[in-house]
Amino acid sequence: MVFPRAARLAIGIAAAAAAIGCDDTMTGPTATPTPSTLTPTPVAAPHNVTVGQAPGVGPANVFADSVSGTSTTTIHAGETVQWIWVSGTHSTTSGSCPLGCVANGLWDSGVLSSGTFQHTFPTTGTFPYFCLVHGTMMQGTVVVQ
Ligand SMILES: [Cu+2]
Repeated sequence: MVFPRAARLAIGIAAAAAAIGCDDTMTGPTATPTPSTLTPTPVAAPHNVTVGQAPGVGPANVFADSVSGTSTTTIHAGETVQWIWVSGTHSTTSGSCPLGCVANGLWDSGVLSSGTFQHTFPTTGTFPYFCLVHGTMMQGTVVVQ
């Protein structure tokens, strides 16, 4: 269905008028502050990645994304990855391992044996990481779309 040009124009004017009217009430001298209208942005649950592995479940020195089941985590810009230590002693350290692993300074949990670490990814891109203890044996990737 296609709106006639005049109808689309009318809709546009109505929307613009509504926006202007809203501005008037917000900035007018009699307007009262209404902080309750500032709806907080819903906070999405972090994307979990298991660090290490429960005994008997599989290889011990792995990063395992809770969705993909692999070491690759795919998220959208602005979202957060949470690494959860399950066993062993590991780190999540941004960087790659072309010739030995080199940290690039975007994030580094330090070496831990329990607890969690979170990092938020504001921009798109592909972000490799590794474990400081296990190096090339234990790598992961965060793909931010
Ligand atoms: Cu490790």
